[in-house]
Amino acid sequence: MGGDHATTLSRRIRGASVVVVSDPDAARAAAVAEAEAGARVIRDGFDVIADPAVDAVVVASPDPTHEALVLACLAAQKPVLCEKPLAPTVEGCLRILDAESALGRRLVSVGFMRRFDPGYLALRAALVAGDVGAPLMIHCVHRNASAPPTFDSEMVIVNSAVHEMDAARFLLDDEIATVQACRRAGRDGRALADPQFLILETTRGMLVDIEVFVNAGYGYDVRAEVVCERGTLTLAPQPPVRARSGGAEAAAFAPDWRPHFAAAYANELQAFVDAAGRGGATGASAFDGYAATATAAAGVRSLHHGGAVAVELVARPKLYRDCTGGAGSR
Ligand code: ISE
Repeated sequence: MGGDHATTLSRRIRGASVVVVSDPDAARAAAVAEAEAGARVIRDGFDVIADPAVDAVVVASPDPTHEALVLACLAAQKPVLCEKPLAPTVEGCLRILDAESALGRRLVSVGFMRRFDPGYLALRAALVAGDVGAPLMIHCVHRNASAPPTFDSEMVIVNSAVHEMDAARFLLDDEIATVQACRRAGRDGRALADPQFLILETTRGMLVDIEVFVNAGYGYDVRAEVVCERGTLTLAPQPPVRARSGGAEAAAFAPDWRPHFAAAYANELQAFVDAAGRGGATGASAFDGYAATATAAAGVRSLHHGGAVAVELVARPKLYRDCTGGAGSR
């Protein structure tokens, strides 16, 4: 993901150049830096943040490393786009909210790139226009071709379904009140609970169901249908082209989320660079990142113990009360 962001930043984004690349795998860092002319390699991520040539930072390291890197960016007062989840634990997200609130201005953008996807944006615009009435429920499908062997049952929620948790908040302009994970046991005796089926209810009583299947085998597939009072709104099916030949119809699915959401990532990075130039943030805020992680945590609790689990959110700190600018800011 980090390599992809570096490539998109240097080839497609106005107003930014990649000056430093960091990865624990030195050969990988060198290969990405070489592809992006002029970039240096610095081994330690914290040294990257401190480097005077670095104006803004993209964090795409493993989830448990996010918190410390984002806190270092805040301490250095540098805008940061942190891949989702903002932090895998609620406590980690709260520490980030505290640090950003103490600073008194938003510098953290969270990489919920679907907020910049043309399809999701059109869906939200149609909901706001209201021609089909108020939303009642969303049906979501989130399938990956395969997940790394390190992926566990909790990550299916915290790393994957967390996208739908944020998208639901974004589309419905409501907080999630409860989460119920309906699939508890692993399939065929395996430890990994996959696929999983989650049911969310918002504070205003809207329902969201999520099938998340990280080893679906056939390709990357994300779908959403919003059921409203007088009709439905559905994301256009992907891929857009279907071939008919030899008595069969075929469509080539993207192997993973990077090509599927390429436009979303480019739009997100452009918005981040523009906002960083103004010394601010864009898209999902640290509060949105916190709310998504808190929702995922409720899902994990339900996965282990069953039942609908309440999402307990702290009151929205002042800094996040009037996040209105930019695609996806609430
Ligand atoms: C991955 O980390 C992503 O962020 C992808 O967008 C998502 O589809 C996938 O399930 C996650 O594992």
